[in-house]
Amino acid sequence: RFHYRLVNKEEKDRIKNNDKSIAALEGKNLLYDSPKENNANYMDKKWKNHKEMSNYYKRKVMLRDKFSKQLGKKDLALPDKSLENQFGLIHNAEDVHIREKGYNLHAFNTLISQRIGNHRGLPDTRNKLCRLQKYPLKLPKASVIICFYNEHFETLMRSVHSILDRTEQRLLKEIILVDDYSDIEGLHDDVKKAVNELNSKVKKEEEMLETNNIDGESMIDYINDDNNNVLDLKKTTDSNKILKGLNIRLLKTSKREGLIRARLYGADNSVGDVLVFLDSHIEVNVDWLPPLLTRLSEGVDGVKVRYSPRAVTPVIDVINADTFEYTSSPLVRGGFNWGLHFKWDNLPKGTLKNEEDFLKPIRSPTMAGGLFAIYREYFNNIGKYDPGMNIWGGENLEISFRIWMCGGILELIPCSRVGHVFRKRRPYGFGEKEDYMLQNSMRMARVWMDDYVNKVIENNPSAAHVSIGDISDRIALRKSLSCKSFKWYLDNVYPELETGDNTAAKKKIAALNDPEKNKFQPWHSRKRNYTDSFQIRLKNTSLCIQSAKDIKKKGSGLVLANCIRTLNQIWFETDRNELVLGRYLCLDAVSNVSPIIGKCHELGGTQEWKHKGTAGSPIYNTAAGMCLGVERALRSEPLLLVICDSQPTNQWDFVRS
Ligand code: LR7
Ligand code: MN
Repeated sequence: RFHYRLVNKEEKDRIKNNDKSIAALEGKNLLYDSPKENNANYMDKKWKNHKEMSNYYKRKVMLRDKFSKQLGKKDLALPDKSLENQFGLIHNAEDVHIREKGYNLHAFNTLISQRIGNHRGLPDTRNKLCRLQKYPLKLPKASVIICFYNEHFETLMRSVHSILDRTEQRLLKEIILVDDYSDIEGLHDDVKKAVNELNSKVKKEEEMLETNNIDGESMIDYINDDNNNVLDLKKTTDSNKILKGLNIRLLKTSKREGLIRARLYGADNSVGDVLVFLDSHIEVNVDWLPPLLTRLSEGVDGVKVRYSPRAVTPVIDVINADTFEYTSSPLVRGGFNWGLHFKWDNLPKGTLKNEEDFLKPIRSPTMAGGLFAIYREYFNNIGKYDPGMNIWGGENLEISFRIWMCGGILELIPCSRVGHVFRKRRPYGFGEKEDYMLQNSMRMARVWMDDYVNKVIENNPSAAHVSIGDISDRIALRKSLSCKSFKWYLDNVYPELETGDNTAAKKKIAALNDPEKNKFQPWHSRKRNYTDSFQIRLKNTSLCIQSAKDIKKKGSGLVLANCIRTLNQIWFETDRNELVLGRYLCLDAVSNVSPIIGKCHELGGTQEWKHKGTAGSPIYNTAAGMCLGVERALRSEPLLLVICDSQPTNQWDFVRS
């Protein structure tokens, strides 16, 4: 049972009169949005369903409205024009400086992000039926954990504000920000100051809501049935326990730990029932949290359990890194390939037959990693994260495999939506010697993937030799949890993954281990079928791909340059879908951040590139699950592996000689 108080009479009348503030609260978008005119129709309909709304929201929104000046709240309006037109305009050299510096440091448009500020409206991207969903009043309390390393200040703060703006305070125990030893000057102090201000604001708001409610004549206590549906409202004189106790906390690691150990640090210092991990450049959408908490608080197959052995993820909507536009993502689930890269898969056929299927949890073989909720106790009991993983990458597949193999469930919750800034490159680890993702992934593979680790090595031969450190603790963990085999996982959770012909795989591995066959042979000494030469030109530009260093320099990166027919712009394609520069070295996605040219190993994988051969085609690498692209169409711009979307910066023309 949950103690709860309702608005006083005057406020109830205002609800009935459907005045402006209520229109806002019933709007298509999130509750504090000021709706657009054309939502009026929808709001009318919605108004009839106003009983479905949480009374907490109603009261809070109205009080916010009433005291908005004192609380310093702003309206969350959707933009009138496109974000680019409204916020992206360049007025002077200073604007250019902010934007360019931002792209370098953060790989997104900080000028726009900064101008948007702390609050904004977002389109409600959920299926319509989600708006009618009821969630139990009694739910576990969440500790939201956000780790950040050198995050853009305004973007980080908007992440926090979006949570405060769109989450019932009673569901939040704390928001923990973990500064992973950021080295941007002043960032930590700025965040600290902002957190202190937020905390006093939250407290002030709590007090204000409290005092202004005392005069209301009705103090309401909900009575729930077993399924937590509200049956009746009962009068009580109990005072509010609901609003108390939300804290926003800032922790800092004592050295750069990387996101995995930073999350462990946050989790170990949290007190809420449920951990909710989020990236530091996100915006949560309306009612994002209740569906996650509701699912976690349910038993398994109708059986009540102390904590449900689940991790649940929201649908990750897209915040465009260049414009900050927020768009809906389709319902897809998580998979992976033998390069151990996470990828999105279509749902198995027949998953979405009826309208209600768009609301139901969807089982997912893996998760993207950044955004999920899990009972704290369950997280601890199944072995948290692998503390031997550094900086970035690999932990998402590790926790996904571990959850499934050790008796848990991983699900996508369609009615929960959180936007994430998808950028084209990661602004750190760039050009570093260590490939942390590969090291972390191999730690994972050697603990969890049994013999299938050979498939990984077949896909990327250099994976065989990366140093992974001591994994005995993790092997012991797997044993102590009596987890199932990786084959069980593949058969039962991810049968869609192609495991290929094993005899061919074995041959390739044998060849790799044979020192004679493994000797370097110059490319042109082999019998190869290759196409006529061509240049690879960025669509609608006169910029072509060329090697950054000498054409025969193994490991050289690639850059855009004016299209001139120098040798280091001349490519050949083989019958194995390799792209070979000057018939010497193969285009290789081995680092998963930026492509290089490397020794042609003829094993496909990171050296296999697919394209349509038409003008403006994407160039796709299956092993990386990424496409060839650039951040911007400029000379000297480095080539990157980017998310395959329809942006003009990853469309290429093949210019035959
Ligand atoms: O050294 C670091 N210390 C950190 O605290 C490096 C990073 N971080 C923080 C960083 O500030 C950010 O908040 O960790 C978070 C994740 O880093 P990103 O945003 O650079 O990662 P990403 O969004 O490119 O990558 C995805 O995969 C990662 C693998 O390690 C993590 O699991 C990320 O959380 C994850 N993000 C998502 O799942 C969001 C959806 C993206 C997709 C698909
Ligand atoms: Mn991210």
